[in-house]
Amino acid sequence: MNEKTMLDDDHYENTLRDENVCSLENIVYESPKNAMYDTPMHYCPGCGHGVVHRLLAEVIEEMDLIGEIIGVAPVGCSVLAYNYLNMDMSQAAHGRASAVATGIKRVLPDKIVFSYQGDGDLAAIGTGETIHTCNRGENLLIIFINNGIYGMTGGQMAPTTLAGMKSTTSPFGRDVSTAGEPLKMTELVAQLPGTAYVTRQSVHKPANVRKTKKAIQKAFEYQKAGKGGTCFIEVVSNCPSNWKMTPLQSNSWMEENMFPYYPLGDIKTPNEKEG
Ligand SMILES: Cc1ncc(C[n+]2csc(CCOP(=O)(O)OP(=O)(O)O)c2C)c(N)n1
Ligand code: SF4
Ligand SMILES: [Mg+2]
Repeated sequence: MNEKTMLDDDHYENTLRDENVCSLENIVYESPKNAMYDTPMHYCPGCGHGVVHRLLAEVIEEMDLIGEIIGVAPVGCSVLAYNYLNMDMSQAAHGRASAVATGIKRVLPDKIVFSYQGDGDLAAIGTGETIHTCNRGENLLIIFINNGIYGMTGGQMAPTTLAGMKSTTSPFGRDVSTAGEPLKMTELVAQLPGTAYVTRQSVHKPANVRKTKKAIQKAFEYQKAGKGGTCFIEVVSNCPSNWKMTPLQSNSWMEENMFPYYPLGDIKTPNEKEG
């Protein structure tokens, strides 16, 4: 039975016509109007990057930070972040985003500064920059999109690739006897005295999207208040294209395989740091 025949015709005609449904008072969701350009995204269908961009834009708009904020884009699929986020953005060489963000924040301490980086960028090529930025306690936010793979370059193994997980450079699965165990960057930086707020979230379900948005909000509030250190938000994400799955399959796979190794939740808050 199709939807229309489940309703009587008058009801359908009078209430569910496009002009009734698509009217201003029925709007349930709008894209951020100012912090985001109205342009098609290049991300693959179902990719978490686009959701995190939107959340960033929503928070920045709601906190009235446009004009006060500077972002640093990485190398990787999100290299074009500045094509979507309508705010001051800089581009860093592979892995160097937190070092560039450090320079910006030190020269312009009144600005709110964030870097946005993938796992290949942050946890392989930029491991040194990431650890030292966090150890120095730079007052900025690092957003870390962990999809367990080098997405942009065709799905090579990253430090975060799970044990046994196949990639183009580990076609039989990651062998931990030669590649080591997957690197938990977030637990690692949480141990450093310079970090103030460290959390791991996801954006694969509405409740998780809301939690990630809250985490971004908190991190900007802490930075504004000078809560004494670097904020670090990992978002465990998916790469349907290189995982060779549909978006839905990739979300289930992520829940079953990524979350047990990369558990979601706060790892460190400013209160714990003070206490
Ligand atoms: C120094 C250096 N090494 C390697 C590359 C090639 N490269 C560009 S993007 C990328 C992978 C990025 O993966 P990740 O950071 O996980 O981002 P994703 O695409 O998965 O979001 C690599 C290896 C580069 N541009 N510069
Ligand atoms: S290749 Fe992967 S990380 Fe890159 S846009 Fe596509 S799904 Fe997202
Ligand atoms: Mg990646």
